[in-house]
Amino acid sequence: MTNDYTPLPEHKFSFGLWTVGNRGRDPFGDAVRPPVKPTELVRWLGEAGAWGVNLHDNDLVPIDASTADRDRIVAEFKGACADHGVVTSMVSANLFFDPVFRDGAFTSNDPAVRGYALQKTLRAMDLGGELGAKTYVVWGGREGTETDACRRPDAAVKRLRDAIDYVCDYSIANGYGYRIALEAKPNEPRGDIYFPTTGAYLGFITTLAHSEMVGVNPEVAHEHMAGLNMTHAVAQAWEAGKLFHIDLNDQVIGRHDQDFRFAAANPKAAFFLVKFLEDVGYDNPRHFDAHAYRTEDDEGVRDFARGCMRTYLILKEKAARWNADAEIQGILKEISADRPGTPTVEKHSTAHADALLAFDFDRKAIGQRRLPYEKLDQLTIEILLGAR
Ligand code: DIG
Ligand code: MN
Ligand code: MN
Repeated sequence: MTNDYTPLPEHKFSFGLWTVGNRGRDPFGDAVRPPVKPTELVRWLGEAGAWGVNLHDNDLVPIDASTADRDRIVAEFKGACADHGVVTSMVSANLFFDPVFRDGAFTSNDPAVRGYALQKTLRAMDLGGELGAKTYVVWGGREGTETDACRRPDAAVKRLRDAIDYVCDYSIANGYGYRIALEAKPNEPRGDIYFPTTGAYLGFITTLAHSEMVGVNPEVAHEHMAGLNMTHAVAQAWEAGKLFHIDLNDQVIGRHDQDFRFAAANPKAAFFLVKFLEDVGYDNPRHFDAHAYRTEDDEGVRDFARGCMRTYLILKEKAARWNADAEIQGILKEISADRPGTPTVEKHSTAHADALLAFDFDRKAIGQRRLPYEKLDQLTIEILLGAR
């Protein structure tokens, strides 16, 4: 096993401009770090070994920028990405910061807000097309309520479907080749956000006109905020062919959205997530949607970014060690041994059903099979703690 945890382009590690550009503002405190130009953030990311950079439209282009300023800013950014070997892997539109979106964007009761949100989205798609992005993320941070008196929730579902169908048609009409990734979150900044979990979006996607173009962007912190197991959500998305993107960070359950450095809160959960992604050969971007502690200075922000990637690679090595561990593999073989001659679940046929119904299961004997999960989990812990 090597212990070279140097990030390489093949790892497809990416960061949003808003992550390494986070200035430490929170609901109870002002910014603590000076603003950093996007071109400088790209240099930081290139030097740290990141493969990609992501952005919301207004992370790069101010909302009221003139066309001339916009074009100049975009040209400078493209130059910085070329100079530092960083690709633009994902784009999105900020449909949550400006007051116009205070009651949502696509699900707003105001048709003018819905129209403006869609215009802003199309322009962000155009920007991403210029930058070569192939993933477009939709995070409906304001699509929600504090009181359900404001609209019927099924009206919100219909409005979001109309918007996503339009976005897909626009991508097709312009040949952008986008894969649209929907990102769930249960609450914050709204009291409740529609489509609170990745599972909710997986159900929604089946109702879309271009469901083949739409997948999910699960985020660790958001599934944890809902008290859920991120790896289970990711596995369901993967199994459905819908894991188009992923937001890696960390989160203590029951807290506000902490967007901690990857694996900073629960390294065991992070291990099983990394193991799953590596076991299945996940090859889409590994995006760290996180930010440094408010206590950090600029060098601390770079520590944060390096730490996200380094920890992923350490856990990747631990996963390889786990897969190569003879005792672990022996237990896995034992607990999933076949039962020759015993009918089990397979494709239905009348003959199979008749044989299954006629079979005499020895329920007590079946219930005696050993399940040494304490041993299996202890071996896992010992690998994680470096004792194995
Ligand atoms: C927050 O978790 C959201 C927004 O930052 C962004 O739209 C999306 C993409 O990572 N994540
Ligand atoms: Mn988050
Ligand atoms: Mn996110």
